[in-house]
Amino acid sequence: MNQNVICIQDLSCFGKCSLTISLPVLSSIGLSVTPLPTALLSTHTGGLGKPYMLDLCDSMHEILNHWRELDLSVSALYSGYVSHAAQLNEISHLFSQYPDALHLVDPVLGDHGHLYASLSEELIWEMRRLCAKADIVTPNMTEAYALLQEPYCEGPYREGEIIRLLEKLYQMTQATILLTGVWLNNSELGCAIYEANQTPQLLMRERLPYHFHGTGDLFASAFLGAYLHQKALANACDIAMRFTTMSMEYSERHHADERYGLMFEPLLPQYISMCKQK
Ligand code: PXL
Repeated sequence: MNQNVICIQDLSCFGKCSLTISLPVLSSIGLSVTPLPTALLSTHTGGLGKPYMLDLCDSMHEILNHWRELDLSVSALYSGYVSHAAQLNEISHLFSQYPDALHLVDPVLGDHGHLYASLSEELIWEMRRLCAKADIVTPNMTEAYALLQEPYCEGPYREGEIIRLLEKLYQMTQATILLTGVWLNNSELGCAIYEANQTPQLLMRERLPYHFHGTGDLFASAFLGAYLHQKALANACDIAMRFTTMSMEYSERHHADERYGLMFEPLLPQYISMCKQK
């Protein structure tokens, strides 16, 4: 069987994010994706009006009970947006069930200095605990400050501040940290990597003057796909950044509404070839 990845995220029907990104991206490079939906929403919560939202806490519990009977083989567990703190316990339990699988936690809590509405203090607290069970954590700057219980600081950032955040996040989680949305000056934006016993790395690219919903989800999914495709960590990160940037440029060229999310699908062939390149 292909490598199986359990993706634990919401299904937002309209406005690409979470499962409507991770499913096509990971499937495109031949991985088998098993979705574990945390919530069902009519749209994401980022500017499309008040979404219908069904929290799937109880369903997750029943789905996991059934899966336990099947003894599924799992290569990676990837968690993103959750709608209720109790879901983080279920996810943590699931992580323990598959100690040899890769555990990627994208601690989806907010962006641009604001935490998403409807996320409780308890949820943020439980997210810290889940991050401590991860192998790789992918916070953006807003999430990094929230996880560390520090007030948000606006960029540009000094390199020393980025290293400080990476070290504190590592101390808290003992996980590899991919910190996104890092910028030291107005022309560049990128990702900082912290791995145990390695010098931290900064991967920067040109900063684009526009924004699209779901870029964090696209980055994390594309990173995971490349990484499971045997790319080294920094290379997988670079592929994810290139694919995200290309998708933003393509969406902007096609006048996409930023709330509808990225038009990444036409660029999947390029993503596949980046993953396949030696
Ligand atoms: O892209 C992050 C995200 C995921 N899922 C839902 C969201 C958001 C961000 O707003 O609302 C439901």
